[in-house]
Amino acid sequence: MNELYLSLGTNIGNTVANMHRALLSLSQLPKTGPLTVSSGWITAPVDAPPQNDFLNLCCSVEIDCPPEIFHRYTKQLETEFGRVKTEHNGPRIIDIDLLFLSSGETIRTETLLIPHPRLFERAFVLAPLLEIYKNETLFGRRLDDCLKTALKTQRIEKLNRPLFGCLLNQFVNHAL
Ligand code: PH2
Ligand code: MG
Ligand code: MG
Repeated sequence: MNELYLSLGTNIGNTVANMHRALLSLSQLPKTGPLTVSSGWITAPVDAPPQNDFLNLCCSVEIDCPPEIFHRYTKQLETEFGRVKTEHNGPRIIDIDLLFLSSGETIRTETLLIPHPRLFERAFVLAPLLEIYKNETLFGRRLDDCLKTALKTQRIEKLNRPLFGCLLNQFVNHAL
């Protein structure tokens, strides 16, 4: 078993409903254990053209298949949500990114890079990740220091109301 950390983001339509549906779909994929989910965070777009703020969160999940296969599942999910690629880093109904594996394994294929090359620079990844990833360092870097640097230029705000109703509770472990 290998624990995989994911970053999810949405900024089109009913973002809470999109996130809810994405987590439910992820939890029902084959070879996939229960999810551990961070808080939701409202975040300003980073490295992107002007668009609405995002709802972002991170989750971790035990997978019992090669990460490349899980990645194919997540791409299918994005397509089922009706995601269409327009401009680079444009608005999206759902984005599911693979961040890293607890095993420390690295993957370099044409379509998949693990660890995610930009995870250490992005507050919308680091803040929710720090809620569910209990080690101080990742690949030798202190995540809290990375977050401090990212917060100098990036605006994020934690959602204080709970994101999910009781429906999800049978599938999802809340980290908080
Ligand atoms: N995703 C990006 C680029 N910029 N900014 C925020 N706030 N949230 C995202 O999920 C996001 C982004 C590329 O996937
Ligand atoms: Mg992304
Ligand atoms: Mg993506």
